[in-house]
Amino acid sequence: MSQTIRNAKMMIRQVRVTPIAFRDPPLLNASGIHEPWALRSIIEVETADGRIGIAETYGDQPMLKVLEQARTLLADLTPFDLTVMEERVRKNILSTGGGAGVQIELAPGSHTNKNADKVISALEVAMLDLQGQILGLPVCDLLGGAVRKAVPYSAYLFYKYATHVNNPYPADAWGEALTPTQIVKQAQSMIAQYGFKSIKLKGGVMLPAQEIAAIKALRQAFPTLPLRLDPNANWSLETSIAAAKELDDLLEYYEDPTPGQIGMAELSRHCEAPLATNMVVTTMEEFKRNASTHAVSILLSDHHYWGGLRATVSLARMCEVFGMGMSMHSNSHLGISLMAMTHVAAVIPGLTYACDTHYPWQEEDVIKGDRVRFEDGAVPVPTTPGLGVEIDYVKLAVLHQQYLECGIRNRDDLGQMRKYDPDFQGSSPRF
Ligand code: GKR
Ligand code: MG
Repeated sequence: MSQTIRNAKMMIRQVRVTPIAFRDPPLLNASGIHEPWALRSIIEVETADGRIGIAETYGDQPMLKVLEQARTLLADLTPFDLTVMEERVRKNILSTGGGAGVQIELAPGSHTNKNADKVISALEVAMLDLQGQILGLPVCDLLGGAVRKAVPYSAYLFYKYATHVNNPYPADAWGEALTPTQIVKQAQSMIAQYGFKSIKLKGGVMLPAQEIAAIKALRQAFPTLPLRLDPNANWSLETSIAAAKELDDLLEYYEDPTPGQIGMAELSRHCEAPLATNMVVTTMEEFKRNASTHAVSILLSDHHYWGGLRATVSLARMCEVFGMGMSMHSNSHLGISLMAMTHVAAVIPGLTYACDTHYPWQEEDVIKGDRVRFEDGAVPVPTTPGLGVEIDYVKLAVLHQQYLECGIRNRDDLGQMRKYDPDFQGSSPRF
């Protein structure tokens, strides 16, 4: 006779949310520049027998507010009650309003209209981690099983300054990158350390001609590696169409050069490189619209705001049905997010592009032992129970203390840029 494994010991007794801040280099983007501290939050879901499931998500003030509201919603549930958790979050967590001012599109995770999806994602990852620990299975097995042994990531290059304004701490080891030669040097160094086999350049920073020159220099230095350019909608339609003529043969995909789905749809009629986005398709409504506008053909998914790992698997099915490709978007993050991304990417057959990750830009982490290891540009899919990483509580305490002391409560790349250049215009498209 079969015996259920559900029992009182696995009832969820507590949810903890710890905001953290970690050092982040002066990376330039369409909105401005990264602040010296990036914010995240670490979620712990604890069962009656003391097991702890973990997740990592956004750490800005509005997100902390809704996470706080969600903390009591898991009362009388076990880690296996994902559907009820989801229903409770959708009923109790308001997804209203818009985004965070000028960065509304550049950082889709800051949209408050995605509150419920973001909270569900954080709780789901921690609950799946617990399920895996209880069953002795890695999270990817709970999602249907891995189709690959390692998940490839791309070398994510940024224009950057050597130091932050006012030097809040010693400069990072990457140095300045403002010219095509320096960008190639950054790529060489990142590829030497991590073994990446494709390259993404964050654009929308320099004049388009300079960014095209950087792509050409990368092509020359890495004749066979796929290249991507992401100006984060900072190019007008006209600029994007003109640039496409030079970039068509160089790019694996052309990511969000120009604002809005209508603009991207028009651009798609003038370029050959496929268009990809993490800006104009970030909700199911936008997905639906894209099916008729045919604006983009590659969706950059992100479990943190698409409603979790299972929702990302469903999204992948939708992409397949609509003949779209899928890749993965990232924001500044640590090892827990990287492992969640790796588990979900491992089970999606159609996720054939290398995923984005900011991980090489981070020096600190909250996980036990060494930072996550890359082999030949890929993260080996864990075979140990759950997510395959645990919290180091000494490191967590240090990063929480940094949060308390750093004074940053919401990401503000524009405000930070104005400390370097008070006249900096954040309006988009700038070029
Ligand atoms: O970290 O500056 C950054 C990126 O620009 C990030 O905010 C974007 O959301 O990486 C992202 C992207 O692909 O657009
Ligand atoms: Mg992007």
